[in-house]
Amino acid sequence: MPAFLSAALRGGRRGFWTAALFALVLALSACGLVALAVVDIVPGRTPPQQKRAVTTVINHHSFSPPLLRRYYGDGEIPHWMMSGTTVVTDNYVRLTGDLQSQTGHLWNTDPLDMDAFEIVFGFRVSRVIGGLGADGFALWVAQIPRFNGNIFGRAANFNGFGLLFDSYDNDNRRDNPMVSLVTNDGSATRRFTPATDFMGETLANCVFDFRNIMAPNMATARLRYNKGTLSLHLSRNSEVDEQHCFTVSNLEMPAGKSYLAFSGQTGDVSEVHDIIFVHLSPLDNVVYDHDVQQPHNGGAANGGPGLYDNDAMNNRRVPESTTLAPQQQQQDQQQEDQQKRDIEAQIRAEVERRAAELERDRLAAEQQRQQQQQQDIDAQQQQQQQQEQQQQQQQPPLDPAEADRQRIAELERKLAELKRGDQRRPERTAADDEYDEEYEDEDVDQPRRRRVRRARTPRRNTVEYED
Ligand SMILES: [Ca+2]
Ligand SMILES: [Ca+2]
Repeated sequence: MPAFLSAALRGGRRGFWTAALFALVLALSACGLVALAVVDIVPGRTPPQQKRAVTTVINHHSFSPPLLRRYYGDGEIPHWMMSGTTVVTDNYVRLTGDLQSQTGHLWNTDPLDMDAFEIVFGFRVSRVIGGLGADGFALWVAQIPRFNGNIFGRAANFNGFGLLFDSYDNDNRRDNPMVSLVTNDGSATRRFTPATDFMGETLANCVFDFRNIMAPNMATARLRYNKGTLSLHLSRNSEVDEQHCFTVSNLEMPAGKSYLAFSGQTGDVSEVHDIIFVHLSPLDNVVYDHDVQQPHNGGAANGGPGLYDNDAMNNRRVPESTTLAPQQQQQDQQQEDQQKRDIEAQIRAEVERRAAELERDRLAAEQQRQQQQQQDIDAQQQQQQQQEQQQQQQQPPLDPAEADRQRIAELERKLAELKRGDQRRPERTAADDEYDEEYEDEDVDQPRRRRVRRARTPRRNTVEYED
């Protein structure tokens, strides 16, 4: 027993409490040291992860430990920049330590101009003393970084999409840690609310406990993006047992240049946010249209203006037996691709030429048809005119006055005829219609006379007897 403890115990009641306090401090110190030792054991990368780092990843979008030994040992990673509380060690990039009100950023300086890729990254979120931590970190594929906002260190008016790893259950729904997808088109009116864990403001999410994973395992996320479709798989044991978190479609890449980035934040409650590696690879069976050298914006690390590492840009998955595609093979492939493009261009030109010819022929035929139609119409009209002219020549033109005279003469002639008819017809009188006739009467021996009226119609004459 230490001498001061013995003395304290000998000092009675006050001495007892003093000794207890010292013992407690000693115990806590020991626990803290143990905890620090535990938390600083960095999960190791698995053989597949190590192999991927040298075979398929695009170097200027990726990094792998040992960070300082592999690169320059000056606390920087080529193609990546850091700000805020971010620090780089040989084993990880630490966005925030386990301290209050930390904000750290890490972003890739080369634009991610691909529409199909896979990002796998390993990470660790934990506390020195264990237990709950806050607030979380995020991966971004978005336009030029605008930092220092409330979405784990990024402003809400981002243009692109982000994966939020939300540790702390602010709204007390017992659904954290949670992984969510958020998108924005740069709008300043969109709201993202940490106090409700962004409820109703995310495109997709899943509840997944990514915290406090013991070495040698680490948490990993596999984000696969292929021309609008994004899927996310998560694991707590270095990609061995991955769980599907979500798949979304119709998720466009942000217009313009977008960049891969990370940000992390702590508040009153804190935790460590470490990124252990980032592997960005092209997808198999996807044709990329950007396999050309692109101008570089320079930078001291690259010795001023130059070109991107095109071999890395064009890096593809290679057969198991080889580590890198031979230069000759790449050249042959390029020549073959060029020949294909030339042939395609020739075919396209031939098709266009033939289509133009056909169109020209069609237009000429149409024009000829219209001309023929017009000629037929003209001929018909001409023939009609000729007929009318002939008729006019056969019938001498009649003077209107002469025609009137002829009509009057004709009318007078008809009138005269009528008059002549009337003169020939004698005047009829009542006497003409009646006449006397004799008839035999059986009762009288002598003939008698009677008056007969002649019928106008030859039906039957009426007889009036007179006695
Ligand atoms: Ca939260
Ligand atoms: Ca919650």
